[in-house]
Amino acid sequence: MSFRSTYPDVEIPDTSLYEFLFTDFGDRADAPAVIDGPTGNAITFRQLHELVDKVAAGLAARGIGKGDVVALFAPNNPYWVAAFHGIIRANATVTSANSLYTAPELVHQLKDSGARMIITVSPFLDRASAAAAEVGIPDDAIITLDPAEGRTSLAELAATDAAPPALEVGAEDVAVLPYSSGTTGLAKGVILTHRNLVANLCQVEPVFSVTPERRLLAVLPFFHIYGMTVMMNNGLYHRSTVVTMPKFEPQEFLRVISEHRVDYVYIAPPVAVFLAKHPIVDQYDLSCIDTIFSGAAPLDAELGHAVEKRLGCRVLQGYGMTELSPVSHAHPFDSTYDLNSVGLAIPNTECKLVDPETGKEVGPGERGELWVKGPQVMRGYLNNPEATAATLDADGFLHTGDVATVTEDGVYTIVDRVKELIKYKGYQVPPAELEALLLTNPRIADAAVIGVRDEEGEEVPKAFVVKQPGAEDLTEDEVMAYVAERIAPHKKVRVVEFIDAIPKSASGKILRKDLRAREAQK
Ligand code: AYL
Repeated sequence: MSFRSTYPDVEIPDTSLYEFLFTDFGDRADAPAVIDGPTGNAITFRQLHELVDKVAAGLAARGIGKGDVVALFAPNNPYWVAAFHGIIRANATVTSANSLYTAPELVHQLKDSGARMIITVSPFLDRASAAAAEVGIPDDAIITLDPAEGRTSLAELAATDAAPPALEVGAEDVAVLPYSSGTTGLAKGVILTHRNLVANLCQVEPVFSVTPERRLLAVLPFFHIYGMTVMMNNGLYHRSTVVTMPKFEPQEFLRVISEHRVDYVYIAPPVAVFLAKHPIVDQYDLSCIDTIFSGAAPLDAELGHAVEKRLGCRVLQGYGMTELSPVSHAHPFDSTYDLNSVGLAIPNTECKLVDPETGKEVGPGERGELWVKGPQVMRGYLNNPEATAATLDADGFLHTGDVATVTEDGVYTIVDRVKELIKYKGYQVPPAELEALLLTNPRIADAAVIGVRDEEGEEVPKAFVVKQPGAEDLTEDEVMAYVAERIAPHKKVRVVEFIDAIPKSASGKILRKDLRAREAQK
């Protein structure tokens, strides 16, 4: 038994992402495509298109072409968009890296993706250069979006009379390699083709209702697939205006919304907490907000309603995964579904719910692991056939690792997670990575990490640690500091418990279930 989307199928054109987005802009050619929130500097559709072509020409002149991977390691701003589409237009592949990454974390992604070039910003040069040196990317293959002493800037790269190279990529070629740990293990390159990205834009079209006069806020990062597809490419596709912010900063967030009269605000649940509760929210005129879209982690319905009431706007929720380009489920634009739910399966999407214990498919009202099939499903993980085989089955269903229920009317609710992954403020935290890091500490004999809820109901990483003999004086703070010094801030261990032994299966796998049960008893 599988459930088809209740929407009629949409047609997905057989085209590259560039051809799909950069067509005739009509009367929107001189309208702002992207506005830099902090400065108000705008770039029109015509200017963006010209810049994208020039960047592509500049990249081609430096030998970048089909099959090459270019890393984009920068915060949101209009030039991120130009660099992204310039790389794609040069027939190459973008691997987008988390701005918070430390140099060693960046090394993992550069090495694994085989990146030949890095496009970054001057404040990130320390980390970018250190990582580049480690993987053998030459200094002159580091480009900055802004001008930086002794570096080639994007403007310089684009300062060419040359025409962009011939378009050699089509729907089946690899467009992007964002990184995700999926259901288990370390961060892996998610192979998303031009078709995957184009398909997801077509699939959400009847659901999200984005129109040219809309102003979309992109404070969530473009390096993550939510920002990349739902904000950046969706905005470009519908010729609306995307307002970028390099990071979330409470006052600036409210100022940018108010000043640029943003009407579609995309958030992850922690921002809803801020909007519902923080006193400074009342100091800004936010009457421009029409809809707030939440995704990337579970939204509490009561919290969502508190935001609706306070701001006089609508709150909707979407669900998906990097491996799904990313959307598979969402509340239709004009709907009033229960906010605990994630709405309907989007067009062209087929789902199954499967009991993780028995492997049997279940029907409406019963809990099962959500399996998803559709044109948005990734091709697989880069360099990792085992992980691909464990996630994508022979029938083309992607096993999400999330547990859901569905009603007779096709409304889905995510009720649990059976995979290892922890979500901290919507960011991925792979437990396997933290465990490996903890084990590099000579005072730690063994470790396991799971997600627990803090006082505010937010999911945070908790480490169970076995002390090495002779390290009886090891403290919780010491363990937390050890991790914090070596890893991006969102991956910090925030709770530590010392334990005599980590529960493991006969084959040596950590029994996270047992640790979760231990937590539940507290
Ligand atoms: P990744 N409710 C509960 N869990 C969620 C939700 C949700 N609405 N959205 C995502 N998750 C969890 O790759 C879930 O465990 O992509 C899922 O497997 O960083 C995991 O996050 C995937 O994490 C949309 C549609 C944003 C998708 C997304 C981005 C998904 C984040 C907005 O409308």
